[in-house]
Amino acid sequence: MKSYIEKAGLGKILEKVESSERLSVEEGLQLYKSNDILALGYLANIVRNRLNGDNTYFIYNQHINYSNICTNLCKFCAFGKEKDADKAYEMSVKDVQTKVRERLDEPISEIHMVGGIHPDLPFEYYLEVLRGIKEVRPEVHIQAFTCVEIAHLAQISGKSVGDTYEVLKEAGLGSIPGGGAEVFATRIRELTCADKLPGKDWIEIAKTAHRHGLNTNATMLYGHIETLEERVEHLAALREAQDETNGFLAFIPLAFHPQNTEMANLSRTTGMDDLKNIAVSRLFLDNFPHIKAYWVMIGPKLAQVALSFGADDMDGTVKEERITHMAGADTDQAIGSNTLVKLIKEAGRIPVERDTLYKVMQVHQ
Ligand code: V47
Repeated sequence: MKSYIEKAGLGKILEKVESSERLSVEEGLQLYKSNDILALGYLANIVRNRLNGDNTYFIYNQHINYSNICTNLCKFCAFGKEKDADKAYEMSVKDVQTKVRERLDEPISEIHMVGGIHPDLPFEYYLEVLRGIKEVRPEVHIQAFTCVEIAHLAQISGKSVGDTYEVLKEAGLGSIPGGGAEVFATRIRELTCADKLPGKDWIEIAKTAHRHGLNTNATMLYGHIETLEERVEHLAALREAQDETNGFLAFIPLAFHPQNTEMANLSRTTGMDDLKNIAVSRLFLDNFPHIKAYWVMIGPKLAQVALSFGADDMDGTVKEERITHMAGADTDQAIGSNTLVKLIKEAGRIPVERDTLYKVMQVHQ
């Protein structure tokens, strides 16, 4: 294999990967520029196996999107709507509780909840939603509110970001999902989401979460107008932040879905680019414990293949995914845990059901 990797021009990177040496920005770029997907997969698999062995994690989770009303209206998003738009909705605390109650017979350990940047819901609403979920399902872990929503909540509550986290924690918040990161580069934010929290602020809010004992995830929305340099810059910023606070659990590359968005002229990502983003992130983010292949966005079949290209996590059962489906995703809105177990086993890996913080719930031998 060594000579194969050398022929692909990646011999020096192989040496570094084998000796657990950090890759430079230039090497990150070189990986993105390579079209030798087998070489990239071989390299990423070394890191994946070193960090996680054959373990492949998944979670029994439920997604709830409390409202799609949003003042940001990003060009890549088909989910966010203006308040008086036809398809705008907002759930009451009771509506959210009903969603949770509907699935009490399933062994759900996490509720993943995000929404738009709502113009007038008061801070108390968010606290009530958290408390309301806990009332119906006291033991569930609530992973909610992206860093973008947290910035908004701090603003409407008149508190510092740190104090906002403390109040949210007391109401039941357990950790922060990785959304809203998009691509940190100012050029991309100006062209696609000018009203959104700037990239450097997203990172600051994630680091503040870590300092307040809350783990977070991180994402990158790829496959639209970003350059390879901007992708590496994004990964480098995350790696640097993780060096400081070590609070990120997983990185999830998000494949852009153009349908029903203002960028509908663009085409969907290819399988090669999906695998490449998994492999390069696994290689570059040497301090991130987990890389997720999010089956909702790349499909269960490619997510299964991604388990040999650096990914060690398939996210979870999900149920009722809306953000990607509004943008034309052709995957199901949920997947059975049996299907996840089968996909993982047939990839030659060990399915490990986890909780949000990666505590092992059950190993499916
Ligand atoms: O924040 C928006 C992105 C995110 C589109 O933390 C789009 O474990 C593709 O963050 N095409 C929501 N992506 C999803 C998300 C996520 C998913 C699964 C697990 C975790 C985690 C986080 O999706 C948004 C935005 O960055 N997004 N529109 C679109 N058209």
